[in-house]
Amino acid sequence: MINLSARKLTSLNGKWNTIIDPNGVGDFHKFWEDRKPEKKTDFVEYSFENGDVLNVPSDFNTQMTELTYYEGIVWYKKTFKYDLKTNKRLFLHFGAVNYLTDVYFNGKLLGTHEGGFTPFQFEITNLISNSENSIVVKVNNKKVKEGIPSEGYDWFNYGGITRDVNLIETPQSFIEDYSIQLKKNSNNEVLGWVKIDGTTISQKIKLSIPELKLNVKVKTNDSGYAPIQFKAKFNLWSPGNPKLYRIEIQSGLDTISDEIGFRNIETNGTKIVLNGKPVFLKAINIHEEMPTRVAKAYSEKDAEVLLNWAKELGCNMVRLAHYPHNEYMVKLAEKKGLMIWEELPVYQHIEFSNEKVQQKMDLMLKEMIKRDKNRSAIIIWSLSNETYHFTKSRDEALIKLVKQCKILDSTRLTTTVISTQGYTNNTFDLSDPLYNYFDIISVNEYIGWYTPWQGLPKDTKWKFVNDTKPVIISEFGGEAFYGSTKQPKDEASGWSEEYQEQIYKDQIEMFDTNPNLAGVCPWILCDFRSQSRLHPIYQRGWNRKGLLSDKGEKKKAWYVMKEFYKSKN
Ligand code: GCB
Repeated sequence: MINLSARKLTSLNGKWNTIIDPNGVGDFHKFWEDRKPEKKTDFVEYSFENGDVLNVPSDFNTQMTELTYYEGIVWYKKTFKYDLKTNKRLFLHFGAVNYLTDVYFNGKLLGTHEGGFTPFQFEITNLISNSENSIVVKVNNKKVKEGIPSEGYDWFNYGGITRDVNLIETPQSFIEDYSIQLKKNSNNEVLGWVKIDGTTISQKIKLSIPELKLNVKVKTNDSGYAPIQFKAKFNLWSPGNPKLYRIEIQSGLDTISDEIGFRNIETNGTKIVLNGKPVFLKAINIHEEMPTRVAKAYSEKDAEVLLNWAKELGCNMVRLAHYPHNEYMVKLAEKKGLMIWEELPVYQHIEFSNEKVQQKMDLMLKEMIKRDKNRSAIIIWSLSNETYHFTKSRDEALIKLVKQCKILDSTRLTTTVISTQGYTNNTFDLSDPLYNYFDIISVNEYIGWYTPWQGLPKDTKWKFVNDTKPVIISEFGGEAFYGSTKQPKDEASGWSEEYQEQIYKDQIEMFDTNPNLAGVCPWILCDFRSQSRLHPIYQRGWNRKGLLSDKGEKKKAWYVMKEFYKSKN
């Protein structure tokens, strides 16, 4: 189901009872049965009562010191009462749980879900009882080789029930999903569909946009599906005009409303074109983390802070690195006039040759697009970041994935991010053949940090495998420890704000040398936690490439970037 905020919800957020299970004994004891000893000599070796209590939503690592670096199993339990009328249905919905989840309801396995950043749900209509009901969730955030992401990644592995949990009540037949967006290349024609789920799936549907005095009537077919097509004169969504319309969709028994924007995004040669006009993407990378709270971000309040910083920097786009963030981020960015780059966690060490991994990629793509396809702010689907190996299996898997992406959503642009381009004689060689299959060529490069400059930034040259597409520098930057000014500027491991500032100045000079450049995206908004950043003075578990420190303090490079974005108006 999509667009939860418009549905009849009962939040299950709050305190959950937990059992921390480092040895994985819960399956043996069947924790989901939640047995209680009946007599004194019943030795039940577990209990959810009197144990640790954790907040949901929230990562578990930052709630108890013992869990700081924990990667393993935690069992969660919540009980609730619910009076479900006979003509209604009930669903248990998780915004996201990281990483592998088994969900039990009243002692029975409802199902499992893999992947830490996309929503999932189970129907419990026929399982709910009038008395107390119990949900037991087994969460395992252990990194796995055949996972997405795989074993090695440069961000903190926050485990647990990290996003909202809700009960959703619906009528017997309800509007399960819909897609309402402008047709590719059109400024005034909507091409979409509505889907009904339930016993009466062939129903009359009315879609209205009150502000435009527009009503469209269709009927769903025997599969519950109805295409929708209509024309209207829209005030188009853009960063300068983040206009959203209230849309109402009505079926026989159900009504749902949404706030939807309309815009048209396409490429024209090396330009990215929004509503018919070329746009330069002034972006910033953001992780789903609140550095000031030193925890995973999960609320609208967190999103407000992060996105306000992006606005203050002068951005018109955010890259939600390196996985789909919570819906608050997406919806608020849309309201604030920030375009969005949304990404799958297909990151660095993925086992592309493994068929199961390919199936997971496919499923995550579907879950991401299902949730966010009506958000006009999203202009780019990024299907992978830094796929190291030029293997046939990588190419085949990602080509298949991008084709699937285009089938699911033909309206947005696609990209794959590469960081293994050549850089010799002060010349970038963007020759990865994978670029041929995507709309945008995205390059991560850390010249001045991981790789030294090989000439003057202003003399940089470029070679392309495909010079008919827009290029985005999707990451660049370097580390600086806030307040550190003492190191000499020419020292490679300077860690000083001046050193980082110089990297930004050089990069900005270099941008002009790329004739196809359509956008840039510094790495990254804030310093962020990473278990692989171990320098005892400057890092201590933090990647320091933020333009802001972990406390939100502005480093010198912030001002350089802000000035550059101002000049790009
Ligand atoms: C990259 C990755 C990003 C890392 C960054 C770094 O290329 O995409 O996830 O955090 O470099 O700091 O090395």
